[in-house]
Formats: sequence, structure tokens, C-alpha cells
Amino acid sequence: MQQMRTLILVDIQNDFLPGGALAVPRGDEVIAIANELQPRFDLVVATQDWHPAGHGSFASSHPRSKPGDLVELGGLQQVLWPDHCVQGSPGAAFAAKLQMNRVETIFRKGTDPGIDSYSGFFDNGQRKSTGLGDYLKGRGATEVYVLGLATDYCVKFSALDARRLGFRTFLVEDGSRGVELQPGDVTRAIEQMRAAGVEVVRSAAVHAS
Ligand code: VGL
Ligand code: ZN
Repeated sequence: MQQMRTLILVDIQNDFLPGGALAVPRGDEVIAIANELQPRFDLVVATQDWHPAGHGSFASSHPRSKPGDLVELGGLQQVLWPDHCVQGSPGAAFAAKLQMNRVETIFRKGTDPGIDSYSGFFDNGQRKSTGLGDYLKGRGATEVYVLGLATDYCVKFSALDARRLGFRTFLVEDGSRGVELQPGDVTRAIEQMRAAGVEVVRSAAVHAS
């Protein structure tokens, strides 16, 4: 069968850029790579973190808590974050410089106030699907390349789910940046992806292929 290469742009949104509410160090550097790679793909989709105000992943929703604290949310351990990517806010919008004309569909996640959703495919309890997996299968996707923000959260869980759903899955390493709440989180995330069968590539190799 002919390969059908898909690029998933993960959460390239203002709140994850330097100056944003949940700034990922050097997060802005993924934008140029995302733009350069898009013409190399048959299909481009994007995910968008899209929380209602007062979302359960926000430290502000839990008395006496601060970002970085751990709580239980929906029966799962949850890291608390600053308020970010609130539906309709400027911080939730895609980076102004991100090219969106080739993005066929946007998959929003994190909309249920009672559970977080790092993966673009499922919430953290794998209770509800966003529809992304069925969409990719319906479009005949065989190979899925993942890049964006953040390597140690939404990129990692999206790549792991893509692999688990049976897609040949690639992490574009230099097209992603991590939060690194703990030093080494990005390295560990990449090792975890590799161990699950995700192939780790540089954008230059994608250009050449
Ligand atoms: C993300 C933390 C909270 C991400 C989203 O896009 O990686 N991280 N919400
Ligand atoms: Zn979020």
C-alpha cells in the first residue's frame, strides 16, 4: 500500500510560547519547523488544548494549591498548571506565525472540566476519544509524524497513543520542546516513546525522505 504521511501539530498555541501562561522554554522555535515541514505531508492536522474556565487541571481551581502540586482529578494523579488555553482566550489561539492553511482539521481536547487530556486522541483516563484516531484511519493514514508542545506532556502522550493505535509513528525531535518541570523530563519522555516503538527523527531527515 502507498504510504499516507500525516503530520500532527500538537498544541502550538500562544500560552505555550515564551511570555504565555504556561510557557515552554524556546517553544517558539517549533513554529518555523512546523511551517517548513507541512508541504512534505499528504495530510496535516492540529490539536488544540481547549479548557473551560475553572478547569480541574488549574491550580486556581484547588484551594491552597499552586502550579506543580499534585492532586487527584477524575481518579487520576494530576499535575496542577497555571490557568492556560481557556476556550476563546488569546492564549488558546494558535501561534500567529503558525501556518494554518494546510491544516485540514483541528482536534480540541481538555474540554471536560473533570479530567485532563494530554493526548490528542484520548483524555488521560482513555475514557473519551476526540475522534482523531478514527479520522486518521478513515483518511487512510499509515505514518504519523508528531511535533509541537510539549515534548514531555502532550507530544509524548499523542505519540504513544498513535503508536498504540497501530500507526507507524515518528517524533520530530527538533520540532518539539518540553516543559521540564523536573530536569531530565524531556530525555525520559523521548526514551519512553522510543521504548514504545516510536521512531525519533530530526526534521532534516523528514525533508530528505
Ligand atoms: C500541555 C500541560 C497542560 C501540553 C497541556 O500541551 O503539553 N501541558 N496542558
Ligand atoms: Zn492543558
